[in-house]
Amino acid sequence: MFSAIKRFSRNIIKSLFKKRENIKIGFYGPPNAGKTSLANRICKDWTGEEIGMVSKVPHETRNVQFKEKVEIKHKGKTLTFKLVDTPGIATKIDYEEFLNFGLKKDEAKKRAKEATQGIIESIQWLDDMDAVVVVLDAAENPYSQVNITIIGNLVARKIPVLIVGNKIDLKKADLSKIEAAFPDYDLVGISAKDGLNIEEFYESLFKLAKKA
Ligand SMILES: Nc1nc2c(ncn2[C@@H]2O[C@H](COP(=O)(O)OP(=O)(O)OP(=O)(O)O)[C@@H](O)[C@H]2O)c(=O)[nH]1
Ligand SMILES: [Mg+2]
Repeated sequence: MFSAIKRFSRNIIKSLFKKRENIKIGFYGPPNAGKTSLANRICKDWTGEEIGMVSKVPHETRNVQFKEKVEIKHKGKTLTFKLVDTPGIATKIDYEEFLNFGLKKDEAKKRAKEATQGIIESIQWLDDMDAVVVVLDAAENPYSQVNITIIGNLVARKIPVLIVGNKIDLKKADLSKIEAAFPDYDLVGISAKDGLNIEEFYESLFKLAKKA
C-alpha cells in the first residue's frame, strides 16, 4: 500500500517536471549475465571510467554500484542517466558452487553471505528506478524462476523494461528462446564483451527512457 502511494506521488512529481535530468536506469538480472560488463561498456563510452569489477565467478557484484550524470548522445539527442548496476538475483545461493572456482571454504561462505545481502539490496533499489534493463545470458535457458520473478516484479510496479540478450558472440546464444519466453517486451541482442550491436542497444535505451 505504502509503495503504491509512493509510486503514485512520484509519477505526479515526474509529470510536473517533464525535463528529465538524471534518468535512473537499473541493470538487473541473474548472476553472470553481464550486467557489469554492459554498464562498464556504457560508462567507458561516455565517461572514460568503469563502474565495477567483472568476473567469471558468479555474484561478483554484491553491492549496488552506480555512476551519476552519464551523458549519452544518440542521433542528435542527449540524455543524462544515472546507471545503477545491481547484484545478480538468484533464488538459491550455495557456497559450494564457489569452491569449483577455486575459492577457499571460508571465502566461499563469506561470498555466499554477501551475495544474499546483495540480492536484498537489489530488490530494495527497484522502487527507485525509472526504468530497468534486464540483462539475460542468451546462451542460457531464459525460462527460469529468477527471470520470471524479476520481470513480473517490474511489471507489477509499472517500471518500463528492456530485455538485453547478452553474449550473442557465443555459438550457443539463441535470442529466439528469449523472445519466446518474454514475447511482450522489447528485446535487443548484444555482446557486452565485444561490443556487437551496441548502437541498436543505444537506440533501445533511448526508447526505454522515453517510457520512463
Ligand atoms: N562471451 C561473452 N562473455 C561475456 C559477455 N559479457 C560478459 N561476459 C562474461 O560473463 C562473466 C560475467 O560477467 P559480469 O559482467 O561480471 O556479469 P554480472 O551480470 O555483472 O554478474 P554478477 O555481478 O555476478 O551478478 C564474465 O566472465 C564476463 O567476461 C559477452 O558479451 N560475451
Ligand atoms: Mg556484476
